[in-house]
Amino acid sequence: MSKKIFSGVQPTGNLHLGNYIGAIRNFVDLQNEDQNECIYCVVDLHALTTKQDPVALKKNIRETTAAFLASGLDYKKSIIFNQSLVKSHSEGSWLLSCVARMGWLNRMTQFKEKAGKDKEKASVGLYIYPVLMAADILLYDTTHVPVGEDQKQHLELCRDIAQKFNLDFKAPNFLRVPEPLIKKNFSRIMSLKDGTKKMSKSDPSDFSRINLNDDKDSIVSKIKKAKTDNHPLPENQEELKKRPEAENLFGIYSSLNNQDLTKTLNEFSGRNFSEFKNKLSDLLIEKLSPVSQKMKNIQKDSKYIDDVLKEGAERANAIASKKVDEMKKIVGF
Ligand code: AQP
Repeated sequence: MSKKIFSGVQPTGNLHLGNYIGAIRNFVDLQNEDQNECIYCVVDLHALTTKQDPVALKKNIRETTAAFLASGLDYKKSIIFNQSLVKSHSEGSWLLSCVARMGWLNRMTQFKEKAGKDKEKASVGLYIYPVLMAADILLYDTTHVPVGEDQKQHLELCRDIAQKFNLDFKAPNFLRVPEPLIKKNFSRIMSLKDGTKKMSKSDPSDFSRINLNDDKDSIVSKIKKAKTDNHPLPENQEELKKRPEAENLFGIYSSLNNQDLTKTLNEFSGRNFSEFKNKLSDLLIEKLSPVSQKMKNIQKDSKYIDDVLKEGAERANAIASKKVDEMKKIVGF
């Protein structure tokens, strides 16, 4: 069955291995499946929900686009654009924010995590982030959304908003209720410094993550310093589950090698970490160096990147503006 796919990445800098394995690499696989229509968005409006430096933001929009292209996204096959170029996202988001309920948003765990203790000081944008995300998805009649485990709750909210809009305005099936596409294995890459914390762009320590633009020496030294324990490598999955750092590194190795965890366990169980870490560094360099090299080359040509985004935005706008016009009619404008 052909799928309509929408997904996005925030241009908040420090794109890392988690973004690559958990998102971008899947985007490429979905694009290359026959008949899928894919829309991939650099969600720059979302990025504004936390403080951004305007100069860095512009650079990061281009860098994220370069990462998409370098990883194998093809702007002729998929629609690739940045969100702020298509005004319907903001407009649709307003219409939907009048449908979404405070009680629903109050339950969103990501807001609680990101706002931290001082939620009075969090931006209103951060609070209504999931409504903008719902608009992104619903404007394109998306059928499937590839999301990390962390975004599942936001997608459920998007489904609730779609259903309530259809019900409130007696417009059955007008907004299409999308399904999540969640990769079962290795959908969450953890910090190299703490196997219980997600690898994240905003972690103050660069040693917590492998960045997509890290050179070979950085990869080797980050893996060498990655937190481990003093025992030999685990023999089986039960043991692995109790050792989060080992589980994470094994997960990264298996995922990059496209093999299941059992094969990695058979390959390395009983050996010591340093031997495994050498192999893991080699594999990371083999898989990521071509991507980071291509990213560097693409980033030399800002005009090319801007043209890709502009062309994508025109194609996206043709779909989204029509949908938002229909929404406006339905609500009575
Ligand atoms: N550690 C991760 N493992 C697997 N997938 C991940 N993603 C992010 N971190 C991991 C997936 O990458 C996509 C884009 O994420 P995003 O940039 O839009 O926002 P995010 O999830 O907030 O990314 P970060 O790195 O965690 O940023 P900060 O530090 O700002 O919070 C999403 O599909 C996400 O699931």
